[in-house]
Amino acid sequence: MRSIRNFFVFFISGLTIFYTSCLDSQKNNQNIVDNKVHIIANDAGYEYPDCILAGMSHIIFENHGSEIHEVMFVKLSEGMTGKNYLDEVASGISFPEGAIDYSGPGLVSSGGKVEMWLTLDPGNYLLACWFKGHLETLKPYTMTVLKSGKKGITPPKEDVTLKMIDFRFELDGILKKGDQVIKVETVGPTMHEVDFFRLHDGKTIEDIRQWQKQGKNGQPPGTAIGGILDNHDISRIVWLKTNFEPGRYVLWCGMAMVPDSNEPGFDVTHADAGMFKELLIQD
Ligand SMILES: [Cu+2]
Repeated sequence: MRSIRNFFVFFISGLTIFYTSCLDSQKNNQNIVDNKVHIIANDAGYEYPDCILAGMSHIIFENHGSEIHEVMFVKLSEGMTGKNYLDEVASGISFPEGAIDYSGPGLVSSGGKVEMWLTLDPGNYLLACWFKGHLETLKPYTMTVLKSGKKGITPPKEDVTLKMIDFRFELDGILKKGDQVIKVETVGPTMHEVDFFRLHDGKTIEDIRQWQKQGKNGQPPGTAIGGILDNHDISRIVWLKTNFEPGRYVLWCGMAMVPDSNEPGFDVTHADAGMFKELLIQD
């Protein structure tokens, strides 16, 4: 949801201290979560492990808050603090130089739960939610990913493959009701993301568009059941598991056409270029 300047981002400035304590934990074989990572969002922030091991990670993301939340993993460059990153974003730069987007679970409505499999490399990460701004009220957070020498967890076999292409979605296979595993590939050539909304009765794609354009205020016209946030390295493949009740769904790429919010055209998104798709999940 990087098209909107409203955001909340968690950060700490004491990354060095943090990293050292992680290394100490590693030496003592304590407090290190391997590759299965629970992250809980609530309206006050995230609950999550401080240190995890690098490799293919299985992320279980639950939204215990009252609002929609997401969690993007942003790998910070050497010496970059969460505050540095945040300051650049606040100045209008959506992609601070040196920081690398590593995807993460996209928008999830209150009470929702999704699972994701993605590779995390060693480094310090900021956990960021680009949905509407709670910045002032939230506790800052980062997470350290430690070298492990292991591959991590093997992702499950997918039910369908979703390809994100400039500027459309292509589904290889048919999504069915119940839990579905979606393998997501970015064909590009530019970065993309996808959010899945189950439309509420009587609502249409146009209602989704209006809600997005009007700052996502008020009740959304659909339930957000998860998504895939962007990867700087578009060759990275990510797996999403979420639950589909029968109904009408919209896939949406809300990325902005230009990366700087000070530039004209920042409010034009990939969805405006046609990157959305309606789906019917049969009973
Ligand atoms: Cu896109």
